[in-house]
Amino acid sequence: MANTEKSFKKHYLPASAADYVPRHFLESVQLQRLQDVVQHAYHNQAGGLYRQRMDEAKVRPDAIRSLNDIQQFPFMTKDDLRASYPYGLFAVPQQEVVRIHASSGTTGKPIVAGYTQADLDVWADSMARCMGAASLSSHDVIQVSYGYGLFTGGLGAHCGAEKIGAMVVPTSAGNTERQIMLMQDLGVTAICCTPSYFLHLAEKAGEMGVQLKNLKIRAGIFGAEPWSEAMRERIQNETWIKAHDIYGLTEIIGPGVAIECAEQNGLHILEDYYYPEIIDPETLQPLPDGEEGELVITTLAKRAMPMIRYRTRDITSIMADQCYCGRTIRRIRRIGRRSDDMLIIRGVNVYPSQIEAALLKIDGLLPHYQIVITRESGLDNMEIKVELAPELFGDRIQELESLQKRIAHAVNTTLNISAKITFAEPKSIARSEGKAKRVIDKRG
Ligand code: DLL
Repeated sequence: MANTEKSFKKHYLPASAADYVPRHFLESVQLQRLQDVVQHAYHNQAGGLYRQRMDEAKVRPDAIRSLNDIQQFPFMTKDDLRASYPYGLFAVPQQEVVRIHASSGTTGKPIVAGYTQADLDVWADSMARCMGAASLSSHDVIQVSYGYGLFTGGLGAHCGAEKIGAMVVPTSAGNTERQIMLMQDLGVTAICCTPSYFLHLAEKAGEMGVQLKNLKIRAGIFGAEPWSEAMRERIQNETWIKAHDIYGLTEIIGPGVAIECAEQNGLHILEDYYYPEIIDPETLQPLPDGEEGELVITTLAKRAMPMIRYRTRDITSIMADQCYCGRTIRRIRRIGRRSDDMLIIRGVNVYPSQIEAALLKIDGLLPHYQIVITRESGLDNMEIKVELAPELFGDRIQELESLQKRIAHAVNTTLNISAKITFAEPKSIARSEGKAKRVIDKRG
């Protein structure tokens, strides 16, 4: 990795023993938790969906005698969350749920995740362990520039940072100039945000005459979207911080499922809380360690919304060899792609089907559109080219402008993200014979 001139703290929070326990001990804990979570989901899930699935598959909740027995159990998917919207997958009485988060569903409605107080403790513990792995401790001043709110990034990072005793600067996302001012004035030593936002922030700082390499900031915890080794090199070389990749998803808990340690070679998955499997996304058969496939996760310690064999759609592989850092929990390779069509734009999950649903709410629009995504100064931009029906094409400029505004509004209310709307002439968007090529992603 790029060698920077800042010294990274070598001794940090005594990370949780759970990261270092002998494998046989870890596996016995996993087994007990697995048995428990399967019983819990079977007997307590409000909508009874998982019970129904298990009954159909003819597996009993007491069928788990070894970890491999999980392979007999049915999968859960994002569609299950949609079908059970909003509370059908909850497995505790509603008065025990103390927090809700949400993320994009595949259509207009979001998917909702619920947490008991114990779940929030598990989450804060997960994030605290991740921060420990990234060499952060109570000596740090951590700026949390992930969005706060329904998105899990902000509050997830916040609670983990508090748990390690760091000083938290909860800026949330946006207002970049002010973020840079605070970073300077408050002596921020670490930042949590999407990698693309950090690049934008670094560039903005440059424009303001601030060199991040001259500030106290020395570490970044970047995730919520795919990013590459080349991007890491660029971030580290330009800003002299150590950039750690962090992974997570709302359905499972939020950020804090896996993180890179100082070795920056794969993300340690917190296996005592999140049990990983890799499957072939076509055949759904389990794949051995080292082989690339879809990551499937079972939550081992979540009460409000236990997830069993949840298909994340994220493509990775498990690295079975032990990391030089000494952690015994295994690593997954960084996630570069998904097995579905979900896009991540400025850290927001977007399905083309959501855009289509928003467009079709407007009278007279045809479902011929194309989404073009570009990246400028580290920030993603989305343009939606909408083909006009011949009868609309001749309309006056004012009418077209008002249509443009209505589309932009519809997209914004559905996705919570702004898009530039442009019009294309009738029949100008290429018709395809197979799958329509809806998305042109120029981010490279
Ligand atoms: O993005 C949680 C999160 C917040 C993770 C902050 C890390 C940091 P969702 O909005 O539900 O949750 O989106 C989850 O984002 O299935 C992946 O496809 C993608 N994703 C998350 N982290 C990474 C990463 C949060 N480090 C979806 N690399 C996941 C690649 C990532 N993709």
